[in-house]
Order: sequence, then structure tokens, then C-alpha cells
Amino acid sequence: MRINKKIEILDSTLREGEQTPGVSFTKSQKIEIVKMLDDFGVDFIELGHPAVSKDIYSTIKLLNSEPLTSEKIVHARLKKSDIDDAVNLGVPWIGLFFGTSKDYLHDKYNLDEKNALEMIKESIEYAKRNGLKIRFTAEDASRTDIDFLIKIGKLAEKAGADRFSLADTVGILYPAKVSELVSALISELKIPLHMHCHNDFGLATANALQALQSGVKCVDVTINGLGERCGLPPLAEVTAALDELFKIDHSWDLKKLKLMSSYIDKITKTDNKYTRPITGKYSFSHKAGLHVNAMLKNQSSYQSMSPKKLARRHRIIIDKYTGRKAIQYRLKHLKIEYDDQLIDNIVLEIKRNPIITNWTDKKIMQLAEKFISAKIESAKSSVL
Ligand code: HCA
Ligand code: CU
Repeated sequence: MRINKKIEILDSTLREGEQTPGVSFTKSQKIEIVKMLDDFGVDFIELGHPAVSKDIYSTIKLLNSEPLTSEKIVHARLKKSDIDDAVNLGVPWIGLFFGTSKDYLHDKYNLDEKNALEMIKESIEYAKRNGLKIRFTAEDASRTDIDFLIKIGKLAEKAGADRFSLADTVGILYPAKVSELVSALISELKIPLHMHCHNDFGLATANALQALQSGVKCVDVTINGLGERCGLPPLAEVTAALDELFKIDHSWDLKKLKLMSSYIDKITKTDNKYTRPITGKYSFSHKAGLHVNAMLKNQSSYQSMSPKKLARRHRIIIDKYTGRKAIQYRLKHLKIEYDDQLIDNIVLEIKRNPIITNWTDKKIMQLAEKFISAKIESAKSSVL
């Protein structure tokens, strides 16, 4: 099938890519990556999620001052504070995301459909009133009831979203299903569709290419296919396939692909063999605070299949993307007595050290002991 219309590529190396275990880019590396992506000619660059850490927030500020041809977008929950971050940073596009499947509504947010729709509407309208261009992502779209998904798409469009993105968050689609899903949505909406595919069964590139053939305007990629668990479709494979197999018109500089890929290999402490579907070290690892939080409530929220079937298990990675629930879980496991203050202190300290990409139990224990003895010392001195 030919792809006739002008298609777009969104690179998420700095957001989804940095959610790969072991990956944390420095400010100067992010500047280098953004320049390379811009020279290559991607349409959108997802700069990060400002609320994750101060380090990410300040880096986005710096990246936003780079004069680029690519459009800049930041990731955000349906929270006023996240939307305000995008407004204050002056980034033109916001990528609002919200899990729309029954499990997500129920277990992740504890919301019914009516309240969820209301929240989506209000957040989009608020972002619009504040001058942002909006991509709304239905997270877990591939496990969302199709009629509800259409309802959300229409509501998002009416509230002012400029793009509607379908996320196959746990990577369970295959090309025929992508075609079904996209076809059901495309006839119902006027705004262009995006697709975000995960590689848990090794089908992300095939699914992204199918989405474009079915009429989606933009697909998400990362350099070397980085991302949570098994990552996203790699920039190189998607763009080279579009050029060579689909003969589309484009202005990408394909000669830059090898250089970008080698640069990422050089600066990340990761390897494609770790993100390999099913058997890779990270194929059942979870890093972002939101993911871990949801996993602790319901294991299927970010899993494509039960790892038990493969004699494997879920792992939690702790670094600057971590949240309070992940730390609470580790402390419980380590049998360390905790209160809210201790959790907050640990989370803050971890976020203050973006260079450390794997807080092992030993390191967490040392950190907890440091805060506990400081508390005892200060209690002693206030008694004296
Ligand atoms: C996440 C989940 C996400 C969001 C995609 C999007 C997914 O890590 O927050 O907002 O476009 O796969 O659903 O990456
Ligand atoms: Cu994703």
C-alpha cells in the first residue's frame, strides 16, 4: 500500500528513551541529541516530562532556548501543575496523556468514565486557554473499549486538541489490529492521529508502519528504539523503511542515522540486547514512577504477558524517574521502618543525583540509615 500524504516523525529519545533502565542523559548530551535530531529533520522532539525532576525541568528550559526547526513538545499528566509547567517553560506543544482502558480508570485513577471524560475536557480546555498546542494521548488505547475511545477522541477534538494519539502502551497490537483500530478512529475525527507503539513482541516497527499505511499522520520513535521495557520503534528502521520500501517523499538526512545511533550507544550504559522482547534483561523492568505505582496496584497495567509464563518476573528500577510508592515498596521489602518524611527525603535525594541510574537495595539502605541517624541526632539535640 502506498502512503500518499505527508507524514511526520516524533522523536521521544529524551522522554520515553530516558525511561530505559540505566539511561540518564546529561544536559550537554541532551543538547547534542536535540541538534542531531533537528539536523536529521524529525518533525517533533519530545523534550521530557518537566514534573519528573528539577534536573529535567531545567534541562527542558535550556533545550527550549535552542533555535530548532523541529516542533518542541513536553509530556504532561492531566494536572494543572503539569500544564502550568509547559506554559511557564514556554514550550509550544503539550503532550497530555491519560490511561483510558477500564483497568487504568479503575486501578490507576479510581475514576468512573463520566469523571474521566470531564477531567480530559477540563485539562484540554485549560491548556488551550493558556495558548498551548495539544496532542492528547489515550494511554493504553489498545486495551480501551473502541466506542469509549471514539467518544474520547471526539471530546478531545471538541475541547481543542490538535492531535489525538493512540498508545499501544504494553505493545500487544499486531499490524491487522493496528489497521482495525486506526480505521475505526480515522473516520470519526478531523484532527490528525498519532500512534505510539511499544516493542514487547518485537512488532513496534511493523505496527508503526501499518499505522501510517492506515492513515495516521505521525508515529513516535526513539534513537536505537530506547524506552520502557523493550522500547519504541527505532528512528533508523522506521525512516529507512519509509524511504526504501514505501518510497515516500521526505527531507530526512538518512546519512546522519549511523552517527546518531553510535552516539547514543556511546553515551548510554545500555545495550539493545537488554531491551530485546521476551528474553531481554529489561523486558519486564519498570522505571517511571507512574508505571511502578500502577504495577504495585495491578500487575497487568504495564505488562504485555505474564512473565511467570517465561519463568521470569517483574523488576523495579530506581533512579531519578522514581516516585514515592516505589521507595515505600523497597523500604518495606528491606524491613526498614518508614514515615512520609523518610520517603520524601529519599525521593528528593535520588532526584538530586540524576547521574546514579540504579539505586540498589544496598544504596537505598545506606541512604535511609543516613536520614534516620540525622533524625535521631536532631531529636537528641532538641532534648539537651
Ligand atoms: C508513559 C506511557 C506512554 C505515554 C505515551 C504518550 C505510553 O511512559 O508515560 O503520552 O504519548 O506508552 O502510553 O509512553
Ligand atoms: Cu510509551
